[in-house]
Amino acid sequence: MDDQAVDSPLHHHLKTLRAELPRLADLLKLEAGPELASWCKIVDLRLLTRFDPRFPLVAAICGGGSAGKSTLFNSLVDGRFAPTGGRAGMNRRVLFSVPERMAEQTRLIASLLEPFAANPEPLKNPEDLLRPGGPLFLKTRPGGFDLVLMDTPDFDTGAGGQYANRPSAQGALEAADLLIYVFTNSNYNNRDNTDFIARMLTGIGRRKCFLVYRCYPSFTSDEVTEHAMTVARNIYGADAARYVLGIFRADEDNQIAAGERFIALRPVLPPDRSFAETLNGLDVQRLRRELHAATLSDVLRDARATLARARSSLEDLRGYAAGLRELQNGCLQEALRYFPMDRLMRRFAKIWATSDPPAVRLMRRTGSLIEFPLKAVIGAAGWAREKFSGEPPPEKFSESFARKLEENLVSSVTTLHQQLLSPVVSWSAARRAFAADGDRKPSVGSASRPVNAHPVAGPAQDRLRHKDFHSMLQAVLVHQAEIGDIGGDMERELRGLVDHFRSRMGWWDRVGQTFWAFLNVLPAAAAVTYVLSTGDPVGGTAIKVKLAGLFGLKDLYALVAIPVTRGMKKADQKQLQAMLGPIAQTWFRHKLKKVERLFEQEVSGELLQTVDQAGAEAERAICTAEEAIASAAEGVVP
Ligand SMILES: Nc1nc2c(ncn2[C@@H]2O[C@H](COP(=O)(O)OP(=O)(O)O)[C@@H](O)[C@H]2O)c(=O)[nH]1
Ligand SMILES: [Mg+2]
Repeated sequence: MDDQAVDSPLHHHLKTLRAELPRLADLLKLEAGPELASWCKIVDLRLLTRFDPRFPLVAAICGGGSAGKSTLFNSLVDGRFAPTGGRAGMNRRVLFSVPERMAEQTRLIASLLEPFAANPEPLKNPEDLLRPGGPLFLKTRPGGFDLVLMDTPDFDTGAGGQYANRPSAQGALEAADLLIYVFTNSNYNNRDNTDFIARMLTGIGRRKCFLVYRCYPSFTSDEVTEHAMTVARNIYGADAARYVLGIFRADEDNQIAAGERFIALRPVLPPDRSFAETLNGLDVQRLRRELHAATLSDVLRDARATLARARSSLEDLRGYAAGLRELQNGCLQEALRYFPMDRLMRRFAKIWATSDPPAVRLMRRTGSLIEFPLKAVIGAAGWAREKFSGEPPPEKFSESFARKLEENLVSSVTTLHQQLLSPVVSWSAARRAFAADGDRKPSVGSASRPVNAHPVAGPAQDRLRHKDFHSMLQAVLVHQAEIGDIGGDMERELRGLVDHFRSRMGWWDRVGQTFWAFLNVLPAAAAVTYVLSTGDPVGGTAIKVKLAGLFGLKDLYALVAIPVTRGMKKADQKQLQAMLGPIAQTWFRHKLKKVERLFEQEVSGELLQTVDQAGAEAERAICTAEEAIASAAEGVVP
């Protein structure tokens, strides 16, 4: 090969594009199958391998069954290589002739063969052409035409409604720089044939043709021209004349059928130049350049279209990924809907008390510090029966919390699992299901619209579908006690919070006293609480604690239902909120993370990862392809 041509930037960009587009289609599972495969072949065959100026023209002889293609091939290469006659469709493979001068260049031959995914195999026995298989080649004699000639199987013969030879005929047509279309009086107006050729020829880089009419000797030149132009118009449309390199006639002759003579092509248009003269007179370089430019611009057009589809698919994928996150966050939120504020407060109060200076501890015991403003309110509400910290939590609360946690874990895992397997993921539907299930109020706030599962997720969904749901659920539930517990890590953080509060308020001032009062009263009062996504707390009977920023859940609040708030002063409410906020935050930060890890490990992780990874890779491939298209487009010479 011409190394300079192959090292050209255009060649490089095309190669990049050729690699990235199929990768993208595969990554995003674009339904681009046959078109993209054909695009790739065209890039390989008619661009990448044709950067060498020494590469000869490639002409494909094609036409309907028994039109005389093989006979013409033999005539042009001057030998009896291709079997002729017999039943239509009998030639199953492509046979091509290679001019002597390039026969030693196995790389050129190999590149010709690339679209057939076959190794170069010389023709040994004409019988081999009657069996399906890859193309075969032969060397032409010195002095023959300087072009690669292909004899193609009939594309119009079929078995059982299938055109058996079309794939191999298509390979040859895709590889061709020009076409020699052979037709007879009986099939010249057959739209089926010309439509197939038209699709092959005009899709990308419209190629020119020679028309060969096997007709009766009695036909006049005008008749021949008229029929030939009908064929040309059927293939190329209105401006067909631009694409016809020449019209030739091959008069019916029984000596040909008898194998006694070769076909003699007679010029019809232009009327006075033989086929050999016409062929040799072609400005190959110019034809190649024009074809190259046209092909390149079509190839880039199609690449842009594929890329646009990839972009929109990536957008869908992102939407799906966001939908999955929203769903999972929602399920996490539902799983942790109730939390043991009472226990949390009790622990916090204990830590607070143990960090009291000795003098304060003494005063507490004597009762002189218990002059808190809530006393009356709480007393009136009948809530302060319980003694101060140190009492075990009421059994019914911790029991009911454990039961609720389990229920919520089960319904969250179930819903998450169902939605992950669904062709449409919808947090709003899942949310309604949660609300309908049991005694719950629906979580408020807006949910995004349902999104379709992206095909990228298919295999991961299948694997999830085949996993045993019950064991997945059990794998989550074995951690239930841990989830409901205040672990060592959280304990440390609560200690940190105590220090923080102490540093912000002197424990001697009134704020400090109020704070202490809250600590003692709340564990008894703040029993089971709700978490809502947004919204108004239930009148004045609950303290609303903002939890925003946790796992992307915007406007998330913990509602701590405390009856005493009804009669509480504004300032005290504020104080209470300032204390409860960080404590509840600590709980949720730990628990959301823990349960999220658990859900991902047991249920959702693979799917989420697949989707994220495909998205990131597709993004990179799209960027690379975009750059390659832009750079290659600069190489499109008008
Ligand atoms: N009478 C006559 N028969 C021809 C002519 N050209 C080809 N044939 C015959 O038509 C039949 C089909 O030809 P073939 O080259 O095998 O057609 P293919 O299927 O298009 O390859 C064979 O029997 C040929 O001998 C011709 O000019 N005159
Ligand atoms: Mg044939």
